[in-house]
Amino acid sequence: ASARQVNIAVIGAGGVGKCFLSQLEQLAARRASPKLVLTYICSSKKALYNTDHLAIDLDNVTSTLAASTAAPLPLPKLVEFLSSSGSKTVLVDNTSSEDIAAAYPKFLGQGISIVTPNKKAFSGSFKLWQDIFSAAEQSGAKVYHESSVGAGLPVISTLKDLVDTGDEVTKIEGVFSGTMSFLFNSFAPTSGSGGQWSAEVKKAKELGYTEPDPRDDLNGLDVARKLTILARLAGLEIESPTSFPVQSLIPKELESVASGDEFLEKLPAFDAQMEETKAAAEKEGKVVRFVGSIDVAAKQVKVGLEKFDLAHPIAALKGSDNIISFYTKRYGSNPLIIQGAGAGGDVTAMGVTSDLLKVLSQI
Ligand code: NHO
Repeated sequence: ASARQVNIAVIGAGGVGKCFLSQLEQLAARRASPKLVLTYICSSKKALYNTDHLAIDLDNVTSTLAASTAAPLPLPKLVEFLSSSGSKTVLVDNTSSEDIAAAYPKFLGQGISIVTPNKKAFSGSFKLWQDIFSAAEQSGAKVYHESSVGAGLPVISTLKDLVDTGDEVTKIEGVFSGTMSFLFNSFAPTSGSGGQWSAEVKKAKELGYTEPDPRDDLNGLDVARKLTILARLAGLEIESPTSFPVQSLIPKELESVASGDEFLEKLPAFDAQMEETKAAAEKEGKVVRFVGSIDVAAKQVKVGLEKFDLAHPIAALKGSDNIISFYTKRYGSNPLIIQGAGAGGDVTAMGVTSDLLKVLSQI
């Protein structure tokens, strides 16, 4: 009998997408069954695919894609193309596109499974959340998004396990942004004086920690999206990531500048504001950190700056690490804690690849 085949379609080949493709290449070489076949790949401008669904060579695929003259298929056409192949198909969405997120129910409804680090679908309207999971349930397609919170850290799978085994989650809190973690760990370290705020923001962007536009991290929205996802998994019907208090670190004057690059250019003029915040914490012998929390019983979610004693685990984080504490009935007053790198291409792609492995074992 011929080996079972699963087709893979990839949208987005940026920082995370490139790392995913190299992990996929290794995975495809290691695994005989199912045979993994790349049948579609695109960026926002270009695409590679064969109308007869023949395999695309994974070797050097990003350069082949860059040289392609074909445009991406419009989403309805892509659903048609993928569902007509006769093989099981997994769509990997490595973009931060809202349009693609909005089309997940269509893909899932046609039996196409989805793995993605894109937060937009799961932190959009509550209706989209419901449509996604009901489409998946009806068709039997699978949908996983581990990297939408904490990159490759097992945050979502842990929360699901707690809930599914009947534990009662009372509170979730921590540092949910790799960018914010990196910024405050280097701007306001527990020892030494720290760098200049705007220079650290630039560095975080260069290191691939930030969202494509760093303002999406600094305005707190990225953390708010992650908390929306976790709160929903914990059973709260959160309408949107703007339906609870979120503190923005973007100076008012820079809220409406046109591009992320222009924002970075103008940011140094506002360094004094952040210096003041840092000094105020120092006066109390503390450091300032950007945190989020979900109080499940009180149905309260909030995101913003808080001061911490130097000995607190949140103050002592390193690099771009995230720390997430789950307070539950079973774990009592000693929370279950997950800590480690929370941003960057390779660790984010790892979450996507491990989601793909889960899907492969279920379809
Ligand atoms: P890039 O590098 O901008 O790549 C996006 C790609 O998508 C590009 O190739 C672009 O051409 C393509 N694209 C965009 N729109 C498209 C469309 N409509 N059709 C086809 N292609 C399209 O972005 P990244 O960094 O690779 O991020 C990709 C996704 O991963 C985003 O949804 C992002 O939110 C998610 N993600 C990234 C990270 C990370 O570390 N870079 C993390 C999680 C999820 O845990 C990480 C995290 O939360 C980072 C956060 N900033 C933090 O905590 O600081």
